[in-house]
Amino acid sequence: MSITITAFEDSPDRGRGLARDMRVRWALEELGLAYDVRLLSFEEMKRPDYLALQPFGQIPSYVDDGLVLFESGAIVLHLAQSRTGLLPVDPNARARAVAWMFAALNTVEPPVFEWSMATVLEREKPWHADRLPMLEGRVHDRLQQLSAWLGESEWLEGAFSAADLLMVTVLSRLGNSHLLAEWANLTAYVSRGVARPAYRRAFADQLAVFEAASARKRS
Ligand code: GTB
Repeated sequence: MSITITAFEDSPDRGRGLARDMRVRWALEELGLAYDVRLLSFEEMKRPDYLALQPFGQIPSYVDDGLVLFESGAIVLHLAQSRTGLLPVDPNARARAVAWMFAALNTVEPPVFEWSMATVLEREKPWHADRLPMLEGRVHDRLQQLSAWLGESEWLEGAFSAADLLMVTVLSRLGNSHLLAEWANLTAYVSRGVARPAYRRAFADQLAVFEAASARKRS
């Protein structure tokens, strides 16, 4: 059995661990699973052979022993359900953790993503200054609610789980922004997540890919 995931050969995030292969790499590292990474150019991602794996021509995809999966959340959920260590064993506790996985991707990520895209891609638009407060307000409201839930807890639902893994990758996108800094418990939560050895290994691996691409361009 051999797992292969896909990732950018030259990530536009410049190795900051913001592309969505990061959460899959992290889950694989948490579970101690060996895996290969197939690196793709933007052009390769749109070819028919890759669209057969990932219908939208995006990274990541996941292949393991005849199973082909796409959507980073579905891949992390599959890994967490098929191995032990990333979801509680008790069915009710497991259902709660899965609810938080959906919350990370469905409720928290959309406003965070909108805000981050606006800050990167829309800075020069004449309406940027008018739109930004609205986007920041949406992120603020979600973080306020998340902060209230987390309180002084270490993780969202008891022990560290796939829900924390996804939520930390979503919040990481806020970087050092004032939006995250306002919430001391969320800042500490993200720091706890990214300090995990499995995260550090996954981060180093994706950074090495970016650095190799940069070196190739220089040579
Ligand atoms: N819902 C899908 C999933 O979770 O798997 C979304 C996958 C996705 O958006 N993949 C992006 C992609 O392949 C890369 S991660 N884009 C190429 C394309 O659509 O043609 C998103 C991303 C891109 C760039 C940065 N960045 O520069 O900081 C961060 C995150």
